[in-house]
Amino acid sequence: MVYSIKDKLLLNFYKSMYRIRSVELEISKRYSEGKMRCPVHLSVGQEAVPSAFSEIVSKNDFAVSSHRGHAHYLGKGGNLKTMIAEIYGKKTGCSKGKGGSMHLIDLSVNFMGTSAIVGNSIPMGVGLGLSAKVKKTKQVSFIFFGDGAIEEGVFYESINFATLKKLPVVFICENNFYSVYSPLAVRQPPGRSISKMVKGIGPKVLKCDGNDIISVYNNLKKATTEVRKGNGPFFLEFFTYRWLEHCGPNYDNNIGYRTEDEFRKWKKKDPINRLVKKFDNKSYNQIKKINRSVNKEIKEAFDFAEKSPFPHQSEAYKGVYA
Ligand SMILES: Cc1ncc(C[n+]2csc(CCOP(=O)(O)OP(=O)(O)O)c2C)c(N)n1
Ligand SMILES: [Mg+2]
Repeated sequence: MVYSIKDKLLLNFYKSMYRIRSVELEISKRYSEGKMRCPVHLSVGQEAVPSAFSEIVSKNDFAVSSHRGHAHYLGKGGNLKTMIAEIYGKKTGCSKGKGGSMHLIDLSVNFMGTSAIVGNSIPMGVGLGLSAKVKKTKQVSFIFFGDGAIEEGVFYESINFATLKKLPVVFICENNFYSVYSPLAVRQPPGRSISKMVKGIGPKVLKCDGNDIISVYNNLKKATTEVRKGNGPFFLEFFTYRWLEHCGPNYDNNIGYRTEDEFRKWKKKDPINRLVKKFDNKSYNQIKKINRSVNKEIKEAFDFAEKSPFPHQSEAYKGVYA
């Protein structure tokens, strides 16, 4: 099937994925300058899930994420300039320069935080779902985490409680098959399907190719619609792959924990190329236009971060949100 880029939804998918990838690659390119002093976990290759999410979530909904959270912050409508300033440790950063890449927050769009501790934001997201239910606000709480977080005890307590109380929570597992350098094969018994296992706890469950933005969108939409009706939580498993090293700006296929072959297989499933191939020929000018405007926006965000001041020592113990 050939799509026209005039389709607004597909246009938005492309723009969001291109924007996320370009921001991540720009961070990667500039990282060796030594001005970004925090660790960075980039999500190049994993752009489809946050971009489909951005077309479904409402501003009023909540979202939380993990150490690999830049894309989710942007998908929720977080401010790009203040995100880059945060990574540069500047006073104008979304966490006033005190958090860095793994502690992003933008309360103006209900992006409620990311955490360096694996699994840590899962109970936060459930608590936000509980607040929405108690206050009858119709908000949905979206929780992003990786396959590694399934191995934390808090995941089970949280999803059990959310299921029991029928909370408006969408659990989104981006299964990229690795926790740092450990593949699933050395962490979980052979043949286990994460979503099948989670189904036993009681939430409704869906899974699909997480590099096919149209499938991701359809599943996420179905889940969110059900959850918003008050029918209890959903667990979604999206299969995807990170292209760069676990933490840092480089490719790491040479260090022995994964093969170049595996990487190439996933690169063929590049979520951006897969979408672009579906567009008709007339769409290419429009794509170029989008690229130009995104590139400009990214340059401005880095300029803003570079020019911003560092926080003063006297601010060290002041609250970020006070
Ligand atoms: C409780 C805890 N244990 C271990 C770590 C070290 N650690 C940081 S990221 C990470 C991998 C998490 O893998 P996953 O949840 O699959 O996310 P991905 O990095 O693949 O996106 C680990 C083990 C940590 N930060 N917190
Ligand atoms: Mg993982």
